[in-house]
Amino acid sequence: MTARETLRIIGGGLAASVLCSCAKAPVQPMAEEAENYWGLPNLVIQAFIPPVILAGEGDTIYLSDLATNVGENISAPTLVRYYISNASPVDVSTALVIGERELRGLKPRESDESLEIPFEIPEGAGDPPLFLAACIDVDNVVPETTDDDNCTTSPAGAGHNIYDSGAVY
Ligand SMILES: [Ca+2]
Repeated sequence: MTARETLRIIGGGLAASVLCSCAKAPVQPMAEEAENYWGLPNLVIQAFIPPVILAGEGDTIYLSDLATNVGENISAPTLVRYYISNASPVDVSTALVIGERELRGLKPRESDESLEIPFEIPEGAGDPPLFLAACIDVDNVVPETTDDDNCTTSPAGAGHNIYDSGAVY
């Protein structure tokens, strides 16, 4: 074996090991993507149906909502929680929780629609008509520009509504 052939073998081994380490390099698309954003996310409920029902305790109702990130950064996954009360406007600090749904992480200006999830009206909800509300990220797991618009009952939240939800009887 000549010196040149020995070098070629060593060189080939180096090239192979470099290629191998390149192939194993960690891929972090989320980290690279996050660098393109600045500021904080801001989650809001843009639409929620129905706001009022004539059904009573034990009946099944179907809730739909449209959640949107109107902020400037990616939001972490969180929950949308639904409330029911026989008083209007719904006071979410005292109203019964009828259920909740998972909300995936959203990019800025991205929405997530949930259509007609069935929930049973719990005992203690009171006599119809019953009023409903939805709040996003109640447990505050997502740092946001503001939490003052996270409920359909928030005065600031109404400003994000894309349409007035009609009553469903
Ligand atoms: Ca918010």
